Amino acid sequence: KVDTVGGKVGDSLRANLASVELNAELTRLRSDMEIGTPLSELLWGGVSSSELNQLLDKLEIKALKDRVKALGASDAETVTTKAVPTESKIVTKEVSAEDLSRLLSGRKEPIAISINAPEGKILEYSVALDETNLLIIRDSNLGKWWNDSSLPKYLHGAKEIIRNFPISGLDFDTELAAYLVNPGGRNLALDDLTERFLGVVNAEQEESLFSQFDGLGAISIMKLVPLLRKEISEREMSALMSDMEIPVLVELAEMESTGIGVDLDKLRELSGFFRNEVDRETSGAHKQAGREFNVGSPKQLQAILFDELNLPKTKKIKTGFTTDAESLDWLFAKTKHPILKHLLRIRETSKLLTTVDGLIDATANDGRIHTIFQQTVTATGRLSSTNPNLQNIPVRTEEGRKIRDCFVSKAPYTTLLTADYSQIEMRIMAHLSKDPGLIEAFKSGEDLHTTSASLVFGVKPTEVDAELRRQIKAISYGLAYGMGAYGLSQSLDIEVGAAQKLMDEYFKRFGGVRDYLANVVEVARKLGYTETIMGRRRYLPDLMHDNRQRREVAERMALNAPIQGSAADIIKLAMLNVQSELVKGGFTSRLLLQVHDELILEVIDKEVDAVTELVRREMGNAFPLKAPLNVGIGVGKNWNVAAH
Ligand code: DCT
Ligand code: MG
Repeated sequence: KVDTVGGKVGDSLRANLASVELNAELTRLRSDMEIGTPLSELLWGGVSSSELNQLLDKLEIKALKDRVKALGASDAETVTTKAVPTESKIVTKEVSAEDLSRLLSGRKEPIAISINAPEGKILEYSVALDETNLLIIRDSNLGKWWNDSSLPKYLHGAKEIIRNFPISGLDFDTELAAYLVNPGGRNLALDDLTERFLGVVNAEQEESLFSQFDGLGAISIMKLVPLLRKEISEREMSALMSDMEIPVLVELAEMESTGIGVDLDKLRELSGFFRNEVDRETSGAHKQAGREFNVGSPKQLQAILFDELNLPKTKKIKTGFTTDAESLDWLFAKTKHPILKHLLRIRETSKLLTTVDGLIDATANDGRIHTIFQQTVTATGRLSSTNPNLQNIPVRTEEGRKIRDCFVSKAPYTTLLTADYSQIEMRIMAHLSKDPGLIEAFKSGEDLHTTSASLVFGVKPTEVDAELRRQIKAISYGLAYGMGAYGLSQSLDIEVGAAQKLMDEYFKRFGGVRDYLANVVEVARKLGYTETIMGRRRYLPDLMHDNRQRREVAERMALNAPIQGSAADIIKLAMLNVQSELVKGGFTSRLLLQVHDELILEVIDKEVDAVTELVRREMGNAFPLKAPLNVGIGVGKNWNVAAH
């Protein structure tokens, strides 16, 4: 047969006949194998949704879950491994708000509540009395029971509700609990927890305007609480949950609801100023380029800088050469080309403009900004805030600080008070490492960075200038963040060898720090988690990862988590203590914000001295560190003036 194939192809075929036959044999699908398992056992038997969901959660595969959901809906029931009371066992009753109030009056056993309140307006809600009895209330009013502190309440994501409807007796929050159990994880939505812990897929629980509110969330919460309580207690975080995180949640809700006053006219004026700057600098850049172009487009910028103006090339990136602020800075230092000055100024001012416009948008009708604190987001335990993000309000430049001028006290309040911890991370480092030199440096009352610099660089304290102080800060914090000699050389802009020498010198002075840092990673590897001074845990399974890069990232997290997390613990404790003392003393002044290591209060004139004293005391005594906490306090009409 092979002879019938002609031409070059035929020649080549005949020359390689052996490999052609071998390939044919290799690629043949054999149907005569002994497989040892009857075919009937290989039949598709449906999905074990609880096991699969646990696996997908563990692998952090979220997208597949929804697709599997659709697949498994019909088959799942037959093979679900966990015995879960199905929906049919739930007894649902619709009652009026009045009936509910009557029913709950005098009750001491906990209830779980799920509220349908898009945009802060209650449409309907449900109350689970236990794991099977569900009441649905189609009313926008809650009842007296909501403020009955002797009726324990379970919610999921309570802060969002109670910022509008202040509560008493909040006993447990399933979202907060799931976060504490694993602060590095995601998927804290009630549906996710329901799947993960109960193995139930609540088919279509998306609450759109069109779907009926079925209230089943309350049943899920009721069932989740004992499971999450157990997880938390096994991790020895019960006190952290009930004495810190829950009260913090309640306090944050109140602060969100209070908000901070802004001077809207001033903000608009600033916005106009920055817009002007951007416009002027943009025409300046166009003039230098000899034509108009979009200054915000990296692609067009590359064309102008590197093709048309023939400036030296910056670092190569996937899409050409980088035009980030740092490289424009470098390029300007090198070439002094005036277009770069315009471009850098545009970068600076358009960022400020965006911030200011964001603040204007976020200002509510009451002339205040009600930021949303995020309590369940960071892996370390620190708070953050959104809409607007107040950690982004610049503080380093004169123009940036003008934005802080717009945050003001409003009548009857006369004053903003800001109080922040100084060098809290290094104090925690001293406490955790018990390094005698570092503790002594704090106790001596001298400036820590000056003292360390004089020790490490071998100069007199009086010879430590701003530059040396900056360098020692980079070393101290760099080490706490797991930076090696290479990282340090980058941040100080010196040779790696010189950086290594500095590190050696540092560790010679502060050997306790070196031992602590080495130990913390090893302990974390053994236990699987790190711990803060209040027992807040961060689980780091990657410490055992085969991939070196993954492992090293986890190691840096292990170094940093106890320090950042303890700082979070301390500022939360301080916030709670300040608040309870304000209440106890019958003060009118109130807490507004917690940003980084800073608390911001709104104070009435005649309370300024007493509140200053109160805040200094409560923040200073929040936790007995071996290197005592240091609090800086300032007061003034606005956030900028109150800075210190
Ligand atoms: N920080 C850092 N790396 C640096 C400098 C600072 O990670 N090189 C972090 C940790 C502390 C925080 O920022 C606040 O910075 P500073 O106020 O500059 O630090 P400080 O220790 O409070 O020093 P100072 O006494 O100058 O305020
Ligand atoms: Mg500081």
